[in-house]
Amino acid sequence: MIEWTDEVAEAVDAGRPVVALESTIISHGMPYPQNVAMATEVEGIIREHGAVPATIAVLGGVPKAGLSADDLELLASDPTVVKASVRDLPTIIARGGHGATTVAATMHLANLAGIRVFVTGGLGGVHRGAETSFDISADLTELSRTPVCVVCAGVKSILDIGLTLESLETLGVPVLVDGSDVFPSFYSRGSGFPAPLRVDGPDEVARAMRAAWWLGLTSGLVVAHPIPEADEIPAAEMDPVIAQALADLDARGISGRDATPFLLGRIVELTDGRSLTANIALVRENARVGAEIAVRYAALQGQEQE
Ligand code: PSU
Ligand code: MN
Repeated sequence: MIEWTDEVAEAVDAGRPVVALESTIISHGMPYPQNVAMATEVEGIIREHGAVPATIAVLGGVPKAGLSADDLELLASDPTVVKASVRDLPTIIARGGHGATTVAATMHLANLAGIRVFVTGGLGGVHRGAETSFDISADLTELSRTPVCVVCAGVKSILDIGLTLESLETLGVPVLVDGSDVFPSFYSRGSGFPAPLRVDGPDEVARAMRAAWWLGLTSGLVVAHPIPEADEIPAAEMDPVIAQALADLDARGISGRDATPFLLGRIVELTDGRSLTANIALVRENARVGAEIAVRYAALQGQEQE
């Protein structure tokens, strides 16, 4: 049922490195036209580092692994594209609609397509106030049951970072911080929370992936790679912006699936685009890191088969 591009299908079949990319970040995570420029550039970075990019989305009811330039343009600009988490996939497919896949839905489709590494910006998680709203992203559920390694820059402090880390622990999901002893918070290299587990470099990540699945863990892994120092926005600067965005969310009574896209858009407005520049920089960095992990993982799998 998945439609592969030839490039992605051949790479998966041959066991060559492939990196999945999500599409909610394009349709509902960044403004046009920076979103389509980012999506195109990131695919290039993955190729430069020796892997094949497979951006994932549902277009005209068809789940796709690997998209054309026209597909990316549509996702970036067509207002009929809906945010698609796992539970939305069946009806989008049944109706022949367009869906931009979240981390959860992208993981699910990447796994079906045989892709083990997935690059994004930030994960969903436990929202602040979840004790009354019950707003906990399905990204966490999917991480607990789908064997894909998700490379991100941590989670934004629009979420309750502590509760998100506790939930991931309960779900048995390894949370590896690459090259740092502190868990990163997307725009900032720190978060006030220590790294649950530390790794250094793509080879160690690839070995942890192999070990996790050899052990029979059914879960994915989170690899949190901090934003480069030069691109970081200090937490002290982001905190008031995030507080304002959360207050605006409350004032407008927005909740559920619209909460995260609203907050992301509001933060870009409140920082006059500075947050967008940081967001694009960290996705670029994650693309390089993810490609290197996919290359190392493919090499390890190749050695096993010799
Ligand atoms: N966090 C970000 N940028 C994003 C998202 C989250 O910093 O673009 C997107 C991802 O697609 C993620 C989704 O899977 O939002 C989570 O939405 P929700 O909180 O509704 O589960
Ligand atoms: Mn939610």
